[in-house]
Amino acid sequence: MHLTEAQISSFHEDGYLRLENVLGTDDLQPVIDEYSDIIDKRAQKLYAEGKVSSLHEDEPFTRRLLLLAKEVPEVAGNLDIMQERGEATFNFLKNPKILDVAESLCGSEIVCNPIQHIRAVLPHRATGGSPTHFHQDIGVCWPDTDSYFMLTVWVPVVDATLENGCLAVLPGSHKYGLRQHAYTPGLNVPEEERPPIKSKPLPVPAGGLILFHNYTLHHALPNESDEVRWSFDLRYHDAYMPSGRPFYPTFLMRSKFRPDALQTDYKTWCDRWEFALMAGKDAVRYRWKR
Ligand SMILES: O=C(O)CCC(=O)C(=O)O
Ligand SMILES: [Fe+2]
Repeated sequence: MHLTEAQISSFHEDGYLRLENVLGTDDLQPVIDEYSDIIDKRAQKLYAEGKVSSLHEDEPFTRRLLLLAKEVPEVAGNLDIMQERGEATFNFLKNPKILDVAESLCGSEIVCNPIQHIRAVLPHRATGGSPTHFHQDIGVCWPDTDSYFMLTVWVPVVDATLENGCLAVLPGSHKYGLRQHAYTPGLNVPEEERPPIKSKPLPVPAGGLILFHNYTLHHALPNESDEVRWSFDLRYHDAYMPSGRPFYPTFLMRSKFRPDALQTDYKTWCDRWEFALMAGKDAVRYRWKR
């Protein structure tokens, strides 16, 4: 779906837009199946090594990783898009429904940005970890992107609820410019740096999307449920713009003017990521002083 004029205005006014029923099971299930296999392989290995007491084979996608992680927390590590490099996940990055939405805000020359994640957010109580702090996505980019627009597409892979730690935004905060981020220990915009705007939680069922601007302040609620909150956060922008992480690869996913230059081949994507993760291992990511 392309956005309507009213939706585009609302996005520019509020710095975010919540959409429902954009994706269907056909879009999300291949990714769920791919990650279910990844978790199954990890479980089989840990079980064979005697490190977990059960395979938890009959548990649903929202539970199995949690039960394994209770015994071996590392099982939930290194699951990210560029680390696992699954083909269904790659296909998801160029999902035409997502690119249609992105086109409405980024124009016809759409690059998939390397700052992209799949997150398996475990219940807060299970890990003691803190939910994503207040930040702006511009705050995790190099300063060469400051004068450009980048779109974040946040995708719940399972329903994102108030209980399992949905995203929350400060509506209109994109109009306040770059805020100072600090390490606490994750990057955080401290309260005194935040504009006086009340944070708005954005529960959204699977199939929906939350779009937001690179200057919009946002954070996540704690996951107080007994399930894993699986979500993607993907970023798209115009092809002429720098990515904010020059040591990582970008991919032209849709182009009206240079269709010959599309970078939509799975094998090339894998190879470029594999190289970049090695070559960019020690690169400076953040502009903020520790
Ligand atoms: O999913 C989260 O917890 C954080 C997501 C986020 O910060 C983003 O999408 O930019
Ligand atoms: Fe973010």
